[in-house]
Amino acid sequence: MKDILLLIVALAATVVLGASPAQWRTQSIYFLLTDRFARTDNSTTAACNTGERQYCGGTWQGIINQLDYIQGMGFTAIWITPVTGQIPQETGYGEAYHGYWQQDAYTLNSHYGTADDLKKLASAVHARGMYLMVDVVANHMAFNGSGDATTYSAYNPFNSQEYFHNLCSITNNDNQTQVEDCWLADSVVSLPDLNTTRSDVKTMWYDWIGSLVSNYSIDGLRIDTVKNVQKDFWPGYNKAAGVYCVGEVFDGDAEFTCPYQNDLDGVLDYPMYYPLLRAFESTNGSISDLYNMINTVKSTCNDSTLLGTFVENHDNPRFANYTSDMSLAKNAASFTVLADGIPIIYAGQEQHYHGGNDPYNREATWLSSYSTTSPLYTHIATSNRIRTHAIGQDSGYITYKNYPIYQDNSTLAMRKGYNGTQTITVLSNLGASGRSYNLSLPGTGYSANQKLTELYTCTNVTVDADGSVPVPMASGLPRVLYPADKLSNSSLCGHNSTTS
Ligand SMILES: *[C@@H]1O[C@H](CO)[C@@H](O)[C@H](O)[C@H]1NC(C)=O
Ligand SMILES: *[C@@H]1O[C@H](CO)[C@@H](O)[C@H](O)[C@H]1NC(C)=O
Ligand SMILES: *[C@@H]1O[C@H](CO)[C@@H](O)[C@H](O)[C@H]1NC(C)=O
Ligand SMILES: *[C@@H]1O[C@H](CO)[C@@H](O)[C@H](O)[C@H]1NC(C)=O
Ligand SMILES: *[C@@H]1O[C@H](CO)[C@@H](O)[C@H](O)[C@H]1NC(C)=O
Ligand SMILES: *[C@@H]1O[C@H](CO)[C@@H](O)[C@H](O)[C@H]1NC(C)=O
Ligand SMILES: *[C@@H]1O[C@H](CO)[C@@H](O)[C@H](O)[C@H]1NC(C)=O
Ligand SMILES: *[C@@H]1O[C@H](CO)[C@@H](O)[C@H](O)[C@H]1NC(C)=O
Ligand SMILES: *[C@@H]1O[C@H](CO)[C@@H](O)[C@H](O)[C@H]1NC(C)=O
Ligand SMILES: *[C@@H]1O[C@H](CO)[C@@H](O)[C@H](O)[C@H]1NC(C)=O
Ligand SMILES: *[C@@H]1O[C@H](CO)[C@@H](O)[C@H](O)[C@H]1NC(C)=O
Ligand SMILES: CC(=O)N[C@H]1CO[C@H](CO)[C@@H](O)[C@@H]1O
Repeated sequence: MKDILLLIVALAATVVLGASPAQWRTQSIYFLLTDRFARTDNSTTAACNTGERQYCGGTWQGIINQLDYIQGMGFTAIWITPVTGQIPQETGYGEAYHGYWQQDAYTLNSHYGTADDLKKLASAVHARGMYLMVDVVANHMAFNGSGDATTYSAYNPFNSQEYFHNLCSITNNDNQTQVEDCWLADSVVSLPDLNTTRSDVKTMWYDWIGSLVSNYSIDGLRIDTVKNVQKDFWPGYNKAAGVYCVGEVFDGDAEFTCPYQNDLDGVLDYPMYYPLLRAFESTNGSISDLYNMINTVKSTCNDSTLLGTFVENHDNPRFANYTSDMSLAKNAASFTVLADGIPIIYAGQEQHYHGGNDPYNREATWLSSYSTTSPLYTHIATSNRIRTHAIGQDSGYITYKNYPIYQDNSTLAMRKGYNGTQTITVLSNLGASGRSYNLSLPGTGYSANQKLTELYTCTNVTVDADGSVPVPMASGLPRVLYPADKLSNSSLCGHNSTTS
């Protein structure tokens, strides 16, 4: 009997619970740097000077302690930075607090906790019906110093120079051979580039990713530096992982970035990132570039609803580094959540953090005291609730391709969802001092005399006789319209949710 029980426990432990692309499509992701999000002691005062590039003390147990904060904003998944063993020393660029300087793929970064802590995080996330996404690196390992001095024996696996490309630096980002075969970083910290065309390297990585996903019950992966590895490496990796994979192809050209979606389930939507940022970073940004990119991404990427949509991450200046205008920040957040793709909000965005380039954009979230009343926290929470409700009303919402229906110099309106339950999102870059007026919006698909509710202000409007919608614009704030009689159980505008 005891043996049978042990067998059952052992079998249960090996069951892969990972989630498919279709399951991920409806999720909303909160992205955090483990070192910077939350500490085991729940401190909200522990100093974290981003400029010093040192470990600040965030842990996996700390994340567990703050899951209410994340879930309270409507997120259904977290993406955490890489978990593996790192360069242990202080380097000329500080410590490996971010997790992207891997040396031992088979150990965990002890600064974040133990294997049990990581498993507890997966369990705690799953107990809430949420998903765990983990960041992984396959392009390179890391070395403290100049590449020609690399100590290959320090690596696990890949403990010999034969697994690597010869040392050379990428001098021309348009030369794809260089991008794939040469090394990233420089002589202070070098990133020895794996020869991912070797069949033994492929096998070692595919075996590794399968066991990582299974050992820690991971539901999805964010993959670093995808464009630095040849395309034919990725389908096997994605298959071995057995879960949704979203790749970082750090390039704004849809013609370059979208084709990677033929090799991986999804990519981060860098093509949308740049026009999204430009449209809202000032009150004179280009709305038409964003309007056009919505159509370009839809027609160029295989499936825009499986991309990762974002306006902030740890590799670019935060949105508020460009403008302190809260209305503009709300518009950028609304687009992120309500356009196509899986929304990704970067920890600290909800607190209007304004750090510039790496390392200044990696502020400790705890220093905000995890305020759940900050303007962007509540705005993002409402936006996630709108999306969740729209998906619940019609499962076709999530695969309906976001359709831009109107633009003028300061306004973009878009429609997502089939007739009857479409969300109409109206964005503005007039900024907080923008005038109040009714925008007469055609092309929404709603019919004359229908009553719609604007979901951020809970104001009702009636569709005009000619089918145009009078959208009450003010202070450059975003607006979302939805049928007033389809809000039961939405937890929006005074309606209660059945689930919480
Ligand atoms: C931290 O917060 C968690 C969750 O609220 C709580 O269970 C735990 O006891 C706290 N730990 C400390 C050291 O205060
Ligand atoms: C790592 O690099 C730093 C900066 O160059 C140097 O001071 C330190 O000695 C190196 N550590 C080791 C163990 O090589
Ligand atoms: C691209 O880089 C490779 C490797 O450095 C080099 O051999 C090749 O000539 C370059 N191609 C072009 C078109 O510059
Ligand atoms: C990389 O691997 C390929 C395939 O095994 C091999 O032909 C090539 O010579 C290797 N490159 C280096 C620099 O070792
Ligand atoms: C997963 O666990 C197995 C069994 O303990 C171990 O052999 C393997 O190395 C682990 N994989 C990773 C990536 O930690
Ligand atoms: C756009 O606005 C920003 C500040 O909002 C200003 O610095 C910039 O000069 C403006 N650009 C143009 C082309 O008007
Ligand atoms: C942008 O970031 C840099 C570096 O963190 C900082 O010095 C600057 O003050 C920031 N600007 C704004 C407007 O937040
Ligand atoms: C829209 O912007 C263009 C180009 O900046 C300008 O010529 C035009 O007058 C603007 N239209 C309105 C209605 O402001
Ligand atoms: C949806 O609404 C649009 C705009 O009113 C209309 O042209 C279209 O025929 C409708 N489609 C369906 C399937 O009812
Ligand atoms: C908006 O319309 C709904 C549905 O008809 C109604 O229940 C609600 O009270 C209205 N809200 C306001 C502010 O008039
Ligand atoms: C929502 O729940 C609150 C508290 O349980 C209750 O007072 C209120 O009447 C409910 N509202 C609706 C519209 O059901
Ligand atoms: C090559 C490839 O990945 N094609 C996929 C494109 O997207 C459709 C669904 O949107 C998939 O069925 C294809 O497999």
